[in-house]
Amino acid sequence: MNEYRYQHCIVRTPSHSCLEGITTSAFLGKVDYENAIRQHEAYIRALEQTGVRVKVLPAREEFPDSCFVEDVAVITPYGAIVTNPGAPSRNGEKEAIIPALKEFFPEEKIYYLQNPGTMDGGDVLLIENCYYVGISRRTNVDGFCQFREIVRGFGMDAVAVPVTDILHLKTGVVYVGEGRVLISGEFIRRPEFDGFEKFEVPEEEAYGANIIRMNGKIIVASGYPSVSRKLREWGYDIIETDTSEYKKIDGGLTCLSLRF
Ligand code: CIR
Repeated sequence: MNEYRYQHCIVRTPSHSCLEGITTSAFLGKVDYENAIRQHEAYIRALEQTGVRVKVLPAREEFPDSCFVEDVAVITPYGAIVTNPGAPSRNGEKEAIIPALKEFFPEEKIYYLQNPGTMDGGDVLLIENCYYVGISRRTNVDGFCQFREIVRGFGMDAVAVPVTDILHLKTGVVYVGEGRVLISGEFIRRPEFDGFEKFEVPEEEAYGANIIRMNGKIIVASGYPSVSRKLREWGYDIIETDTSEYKKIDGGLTCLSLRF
């Protein structure tokens, strides 16, 4: 089977207010804004190296976490699903993404999750034809059921996975391709991932589990040597980029873009 060919990414420039982004990692210190901007530019170049065009949306100061565009929409091969972000300070970000989605999708291919359902895109992991959806502090069962109904309409499916210890499902498990996952913490023993070849990312490198596979290349966060080593051993072509400023506000590689 031919690999899906990604053509576009959407990112949003981080706002100065990102220093006030929601975090459980305050011990890592405050975001250095200048460095965050430099890392964001390098991230865009890393995306471009996979052959996609990147649309850069302007910063939105009123939303400190709005650079994490992955959470506000899930882009499927059949249309875009606007989520209903579960953190009150982030919920308004969904309105801000709609104009950008309309540049790529006709009205009838844009779907909307509704209250009381909530979802963050960081909880949504596509493996082949099935979405694994974390039921987390941000994504509830109602949001999952609405999402499943939409994707079943596309001939796809969705299964729920409990997330208790970390922010989002994709913080701890990501599909590499070829039946392989990078997996850490609470997901290592989850039966939903039993059938996959797993690389159990060591606790101290858990942040590095969140990678992007796109157009035959893998983008990894720099500074997680066991992840890079394993991916090279598996034969993948790796691009490293530093997202240490985003780690301070719980953001990883995938959160910073929508890819389709
Ligand atoms: C938040 O707590 O919502 C942001 N500070 C981080 C969001 C990270 N998004 C993701 O993992 N998809």
